Amino acid sequence: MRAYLSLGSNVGDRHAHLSGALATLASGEPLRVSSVYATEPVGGVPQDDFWNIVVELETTATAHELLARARLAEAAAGRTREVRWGPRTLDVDVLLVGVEAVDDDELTVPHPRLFERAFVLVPLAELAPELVTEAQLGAAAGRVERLGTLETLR
Ligand code: PH2
Ligand code: MG
Ligand code: MG
Repeated sequence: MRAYLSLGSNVGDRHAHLSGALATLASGEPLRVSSVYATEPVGGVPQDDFWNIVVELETTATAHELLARARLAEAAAGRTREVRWGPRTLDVDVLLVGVEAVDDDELTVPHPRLFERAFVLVPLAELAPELVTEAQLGAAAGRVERLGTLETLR
């Protein structure tokens, strides 16, 4: 099954935080990585621009197993949970897991704000154009600028 995760960082070495998460998230399964986008912070307090990517995983994991990988990757990046939507070294959100739908205390999949946010939709559309319409892209909030790939930005 195909799963999509969103990664964002706006504290410290953003490149290191994003690239450092990939092995933990993939856990040996095939992974595709979008370009890196510099994005305007959406919501929360005034804060620095984020770098955002989306990754596609070919996986047998459930949504909750992917959430556990996401939390491991966030902890490895020194993530502390402070203000909602505030600055963070690394945020990993589970967007989609095949056709699985989850809604419990820990997790909602598909991600409830997926289609509101250009920082998610633009990199998602790059990896999976069939999942995103032009109208959704046009309506999504926030400035997004493609910087390059994790390889070219190294
Ligand atoms: N994450 C948020 C809130 N706002 N804005 C941008 N540009 N990128 C993010 O990853 C982001 C955000 C909550 O996780
Ligand atoms: Mg988030
Ligand atoms: Mg999160």
